[in-house]
Amino acid sequence: MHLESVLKALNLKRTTLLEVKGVPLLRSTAENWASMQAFQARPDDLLICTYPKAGTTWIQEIVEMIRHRGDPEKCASAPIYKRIPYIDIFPPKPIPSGIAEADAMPSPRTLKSHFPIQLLPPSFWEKNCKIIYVARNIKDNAVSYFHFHRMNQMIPESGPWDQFLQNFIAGKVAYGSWFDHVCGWWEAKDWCPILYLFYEDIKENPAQEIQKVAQFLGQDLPEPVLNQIVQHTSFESMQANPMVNYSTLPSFILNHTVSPFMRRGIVGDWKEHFTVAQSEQIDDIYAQEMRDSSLTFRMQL
Ligand code: PPS
Repeated sequence: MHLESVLKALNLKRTTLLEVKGVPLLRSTAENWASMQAFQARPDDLLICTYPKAGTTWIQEIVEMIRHRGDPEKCASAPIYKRIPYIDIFPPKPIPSGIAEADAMPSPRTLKSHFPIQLLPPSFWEKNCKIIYVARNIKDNAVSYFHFHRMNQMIPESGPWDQFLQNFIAGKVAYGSWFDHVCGWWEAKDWCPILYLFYEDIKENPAQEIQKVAQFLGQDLPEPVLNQIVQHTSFESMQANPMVNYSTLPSFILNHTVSPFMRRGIVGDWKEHFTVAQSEQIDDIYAQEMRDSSLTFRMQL
């Protein structure tokens, strides 16, 4: 049976959240926690980890282009979610879990996860895997996550913007507190091989940040290859590319007419959404939560 018919027959519905160690996760992830924690990383795995909507797909395609020496044809072999398994997810059978897809993949693998550091399967630490983390400023991250809740028919309803924002600030969304996430991974970079990047930096100077990724992966990028990667991974190119824009999934999963996956792709879009009061509220909480951290973000370029 065609995948779309299988999915339709499953009559998929928006899921609820279930906590693991105090962090809300998609219910199916929490219910499969033993398998999740038993996941076997390999020493040459590269893990891409982010808080949801921080620029995951963008860095995924950058890594793919680096690995394929700037050859867009090789990156067009399959949608990004097939080339880089999202290990956290457990869709209903017969759709394979992220773990099953990763297990079936030859090395070297690139894998995707949104786990906060304390929930990462221990095998990634045991195998000393390289990790690329991308962080995005809290206001744009919240706005992007809000619209994703509207368009993704598998995750809880967003509710109105203010209600979503209050849930987001309280960490009552899948993967929990943005503060815990970005700070936890920031501290970890001092003791394990993590390249910590910022969405805002990639937007401002993609060539420089792509070079950092290449260096981290032990690759040298000649200028024409670098230019090709910058062009291929620009927002406009990715927005038009079905292999990365998630248009290959049926609309009863991701409904792009509600809000496209590749929505705005800018720094500072939060200004179109936040009231002055909401912005001040988040500034106050931010100052308090981040007071002991050396981590800083740019809310505009
Ligand atoms: S997910 O579902 O967590 O994997 O989503 P993720 O890919 O992390 O985040 C989607 C947001 O990233 C934006 N995006 C980009 N911005 C700039 N340049 C490029 N190339 C790019 N690719 C994806 C995407 O538009 C979403 O952000 P918003 O603010 O909603 O537009």
